[in-house]
Amino acid sequence: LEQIKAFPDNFLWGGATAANQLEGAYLEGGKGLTTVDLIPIGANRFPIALGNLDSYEPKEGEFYPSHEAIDFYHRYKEDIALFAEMGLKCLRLSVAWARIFPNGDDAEPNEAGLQFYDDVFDELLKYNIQPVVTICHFDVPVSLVQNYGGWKNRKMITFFETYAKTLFNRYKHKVKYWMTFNEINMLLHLPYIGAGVVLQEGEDKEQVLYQAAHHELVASALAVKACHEIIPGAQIGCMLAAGMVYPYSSHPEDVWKAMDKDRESFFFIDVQSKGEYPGYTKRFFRENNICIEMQPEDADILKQHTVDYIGFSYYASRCTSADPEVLKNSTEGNVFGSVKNPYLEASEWGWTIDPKGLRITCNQLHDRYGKPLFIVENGLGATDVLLDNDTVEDDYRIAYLNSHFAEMAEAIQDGVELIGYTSWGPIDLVSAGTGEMKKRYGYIYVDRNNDGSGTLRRVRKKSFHWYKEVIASNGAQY
Ligand code: P53
Repeated sequence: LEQIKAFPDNFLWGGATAANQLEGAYLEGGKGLTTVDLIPIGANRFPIALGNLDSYEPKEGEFYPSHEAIDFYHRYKEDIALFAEMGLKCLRLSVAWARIFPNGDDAEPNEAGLQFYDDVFDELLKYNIQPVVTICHFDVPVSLVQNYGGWKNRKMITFFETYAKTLFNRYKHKVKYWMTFNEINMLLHLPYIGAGVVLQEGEDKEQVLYQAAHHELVASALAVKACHEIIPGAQIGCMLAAGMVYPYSSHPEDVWKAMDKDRESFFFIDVQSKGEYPGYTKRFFRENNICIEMQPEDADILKQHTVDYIGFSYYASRCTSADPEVLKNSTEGNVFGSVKNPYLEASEWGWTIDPKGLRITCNQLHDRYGKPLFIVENGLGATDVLLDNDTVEDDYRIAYLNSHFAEMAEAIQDGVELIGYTSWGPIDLVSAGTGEMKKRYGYIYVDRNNDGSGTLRRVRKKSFHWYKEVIASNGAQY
């Protein structure tokens, strides 16, 4: 039997990043403060991420990892040269909204910010690396939060639309792959990180979050519309934090609960991809007295401008049960919360390792939406040790990725149309969840520690050479 060649010739192997987790230079080039610039590492991080912000300025005595991050802002040429050496076909990166509109509602965009991304895109294209751009990855200009309440406010739709159109017009000859909101479903779990939502006392949390979600969904559809009008041939997608929720047992109550949990996330993508609110969400609103304010034109906007592809992150599967006793055995490691799956191991940070789950998720999304998929995040956050001979022997990372690539190949043979794969953090960067540098994903080690010490020197890990071979052979080496 002939070996089936799984990966199509134009498969986009790459890496994925986000502005706030690697750029640093948080006030340079006219940039305004963004939401993440107010999220410190340490005990206060999680409460703020959840929506309990109490100051619109950085505080004395706190350390904010986004302020310098890994200094990509000044080192992008060196970093992109390393990406090119690995043979990356694409790089997923996000634009920091506050570099383009420092206050979010400025009359004119900030030229220095626009020029920075022109320079970065030019550098990528010089090596034939396609930029894949997330318009908003966990960062909203702080002044939009302070003065308008972030995505609680309908005015955000217009600010976002203006911002997105500015990007499309400026970069229409350089960027062909776009995404609107990173992990849009994370809005329900990390409201401040996800959507610049600060929760006030007495507010009905679900009412507020679903209203914010509606605003993002309309804004996303308007960005799709503008992208199609301004850049012929471009593709614009949504971005789901994916990973199936498994039922703990075959008890129908467990199976139903797992399905229900999955739908909390699918709600967003159902709207972005199918163009209307699903029946299960309408029922949820009815039964929980949630009343979303919509404008008459919204339904039509959502219906007309659905996404071209489904982007998603996949790190882990989850598991749930309808039995309160079983639920007690939950892992804390992931913001989603999950019953411990007895069949699976977890990472040092408690994230379940489930390669087969990637095949399942690919098939599930393919069956549900019938659109091309793009795996835009996946990887293993682990502690690395820099050895004396200036390398990192990260065989655990290679093993993780290898097993996921094998399942990705299976999914393609199952008939799933995959545009590409970008592993999270091809170069070590700041963890979104914990703010640590210690939780590393990269093929390239960055000499920087949790407290900000270190030389910022870049070092190729063992996985660097491995990934290079995977790409060169278009997946044949996995
Ligand atoms: P970190 C939680 C669960 C799944 C994905 O996460 C998540 C999060 C937030 O922590 O976020 C995505 O850095 C996100 C990236 C993030 C990456 O996963 O906490 O899009 O910004 O860095 C990995 O290990």
